[in-house]
Order: sequence, then C-alpha cells, then structure tokens
Amino acid sequence: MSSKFSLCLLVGLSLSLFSQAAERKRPNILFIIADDQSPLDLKVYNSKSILDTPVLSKLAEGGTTLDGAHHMGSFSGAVCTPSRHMVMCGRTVWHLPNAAKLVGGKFCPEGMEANTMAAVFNRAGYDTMRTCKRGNSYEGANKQFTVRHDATKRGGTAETGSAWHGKQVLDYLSAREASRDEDPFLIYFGFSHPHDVRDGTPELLEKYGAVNHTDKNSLPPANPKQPELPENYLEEHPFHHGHPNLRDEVSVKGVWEKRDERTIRNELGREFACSENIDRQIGSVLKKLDEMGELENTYIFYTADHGMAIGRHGLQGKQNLYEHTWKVPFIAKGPGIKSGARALGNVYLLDVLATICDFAGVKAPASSEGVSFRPVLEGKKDVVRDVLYGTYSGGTKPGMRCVKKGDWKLIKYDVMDGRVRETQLFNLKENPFEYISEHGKKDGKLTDLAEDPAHADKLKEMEALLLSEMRKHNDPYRLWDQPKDGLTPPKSGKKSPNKRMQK
Ligand SMILES: [Ca+2]
Ligand SMILES: [Ca+2]
Repeated sequence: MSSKFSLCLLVGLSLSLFSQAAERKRPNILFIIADDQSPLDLKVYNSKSILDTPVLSKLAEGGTTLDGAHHMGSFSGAVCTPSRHMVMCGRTVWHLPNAAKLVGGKFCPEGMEANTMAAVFNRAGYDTMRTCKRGNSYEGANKQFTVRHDATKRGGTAETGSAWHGKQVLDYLSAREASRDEDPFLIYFGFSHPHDVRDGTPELLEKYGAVNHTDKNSLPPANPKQPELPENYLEEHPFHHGHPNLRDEVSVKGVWEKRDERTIRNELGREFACSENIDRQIGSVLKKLDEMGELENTYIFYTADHGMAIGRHGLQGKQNLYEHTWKVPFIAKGPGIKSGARALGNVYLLDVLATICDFAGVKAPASSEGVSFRPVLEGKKDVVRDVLYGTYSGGTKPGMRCVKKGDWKLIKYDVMDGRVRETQLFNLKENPFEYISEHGKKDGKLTDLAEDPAHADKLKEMEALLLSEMRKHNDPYRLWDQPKDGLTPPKSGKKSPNKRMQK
C-alpha cells in the first residue's frame, strides 16, 4: 500500500468518524415515571426517610432536583389518567382531549394523538420505546411508540413486578446494540409500582418490616423496622374529602378504611419495598447505558404521575391537594444540567414535553401549552412561573381547588352537595407539612391560617388569585363563594364511583 493511499484512507476514516461523532450529538432521552409516589418518601426530599434509593440519590448528586414539580390535577378518581395525558400532550387539565365532555369540547384541537410525545419524536428521527402499566393512561399517545411492552406488574417476583419493566428496557437496549442502531432514542420507562397492590419482593418487605397483609379482620404485625408514621399523619381527616366510596380511601387491600399506626406503617413499608425495587431497576438500566457508552449523551428524568397520602392528613389516596400528593418528585441529569443542584422550578408535568423537545432540539408541537424548564435545569433561573393551580373534581362537585404563590397556598373544598365548604391557608415556608389544628402543634404558625384575622388580607389576595387561575384555565366550575361567571357547570354523575376507573 502506498503511503499516499494510506494517508488518504486515514483522512477519509477520520472524516467519517468525525461526521459520525457530529451526528451522534443528538441526545437520547430516558423518561422514568413511577406510579403513585410522594416526593416525601425519597431521601432527596425528606432526610428522615429510611427508604434506600441509592441510584436516585446518585442521580440527584449528578443532576438537578426540583422542589416545586406538580401535576395539575384531575377530574376523575383515576388521577393517573389526566396526569398521563398531560405528560403526553403538554396540555393543561381542562384542555385535555378527555376533558372535552366536561368543558364542551372547545379547548382541545383535533388530531391530538399526532402531536403527543412519541409521535413528535418519531417525526424527528428518534427511535421511541415504552414500557409501563396498562390502563388509566392515554392509549392514543401510547400506541405511537414504535416499540411497546406494556403490562401491569404489581407483584413480588421478577416476572410479576418492577423487574419486568426493567427487563423490557434492557432487552431493547441489547437489541439496539446488536443491530448497531445509532439513531437517538426516547425511552419512556414506566413502572406499575409503588401503586397498590404493593406486593414487594420478600427480601425488601423483610427489610422494611412489612407484610402483604390480606386479612381485613386483623392488623398487620408491628415491626420496628417499618417506616415511622409520616410527620403530618392523622387518624382521620377532619372533614369529608368529598368523594364517597373512593376506592383509594376505602378499599385498598391491606388498608381499607383503617388509619391506625400498625396499618399505616406496614403499608408505608410495602410502599418503600416497591420503591427500592424500582431504584434497582433504574440502576440496571443506567449501568447498561454506561456499558454501551450512551450514558453521557442521555438526558435522564425521574418523576411520578402524582404523589400519595398513605396516612398523611388521615388520607390514604391521591385524591387531595396537599403537597404530599399534589407535588411529584422530579430529578433530572444530562448534558448541561447543573450537577448537585436544587431549584424550585414551579413546573407541572405538562411542561415535560416542551422541556424534552428543547433538550433534543426538536420543535414542540403548537398544541403543547407547557413551558420548557430547561433554563431551570441549567441553573439559569429558579422558576418558570410564579403561580400554580391545582384541581380535584373526581368526586362530588365542584370539588377541591388550590393555588400557590411564593410561600402561600390556599386550598378550598366545596363538596358533598354543599355540606362541606372549607378553606385552608398555609404559609409553606413556616409550615411545609401543612399542619392543621388537628395536628395539635403548639406553635401558632404551624396550622391552617384561613380563620386568623391577621391574615385576612392574604386570604383575600389568594382567593382572587384562585379565581383568576380558574378563569385562565377554563375550569368549568365555580365554588360557593365565587361569581358564577355565566357558567353552567357539568353535573355530578348519578353513578357511584367506578372501582375499575380508579386503578
Ligand atoms: Ca398513578
Ligand atoms: Ca433505529
């Protein structure tokens, strides 16, 4: 071989490697979503928690953790459903395709499915793959993923639990490796846990001192290894939450209507066993990405579809607007994302689509109403909005509403056909656990301040803010002490809450 020819070959080869490297700059996206997890379960949000999630803690160390990530709310007992719609299409709660019946159909454009997460990334040349639970989701968006392995896995073995979801992602990555697929990928890595039934693996149940309790007529054994009762635990909520016979509050196996210490601590132990297992599965996938040399070029996002009460405020489910349930965990790591950082963010899950599009250099669809919080994750600003709005109207109408601005949060309940009309005002800086008088705290700041004349002006300000947010988001309802605004709100359904709908 002549030296001239070798030189040409070398230059050619280098150029080809160089152009490959340039092409490879398009980042991968790994979006991880747990089902029903309060941020307060995680050490990164609650240093007192005994839940071991070394992988998530490490992810937080190398990335940015958001203290103010929320789901906007729900018009159904199945809070998962609107939440997952918002993730997929980036639209606000009353503007979702499945809210159309409630709001008269006028706030959602036609053909939403073609503008959901996977459809958008398919068009941009990404390979899209998902694994997640089935049901209470957004089928029109889910079916857009090119590779899809969905099944509801809430058991305590590798085949019936979270390891199954992990395996789908590992197998997918191995297949890419074998076929030397160089396209960027978007993987939607969803779990069916720690949603009940919280049947953890025997080893992890043992670690958290919990059992899969099935006998309604007895209490599970007390065990010092179980998590302590939550800070804001109550034996019962002081007034009706407004959704009679709600599955999550009355018929979850292992808890039912019980709120005693043994039941709640056992159930938290089960929740933790399931959450640690999720952490392990994420660890396996990150290790695989590292071995493939893809980890550094992958944006990793970890969140949950909504939070969860499990004894906090005497509630058990996800159908309330306290911080433990309205907020979600959110940890992000990837190229340019600030390492070891925390930010408030003030984001909703519906901002995720705009954000991942921003990172991938893909144009977000015009139908997305979300705001990219890339600047927050890159440490360039702390929040993307000042005011946050939340709703729950899956039970009696109009339901619960909340609004948050700065340190202040207002929650209102207008439920049970006018029999429950309550207002709560919290200073979250002083009272982050939203203690109410029933918690019996001696410090006068550690309670609901709505009745305190010293805060009458703040209350008035927050009431006005709530009304303006309800108008802005086309909330079809008004509360008892708000102007009717000429609306004819949708009526409560006659049917009793459908158990199937709440899974
Ligand atoms: Ca859920
Ligand atoms: Ca491909």
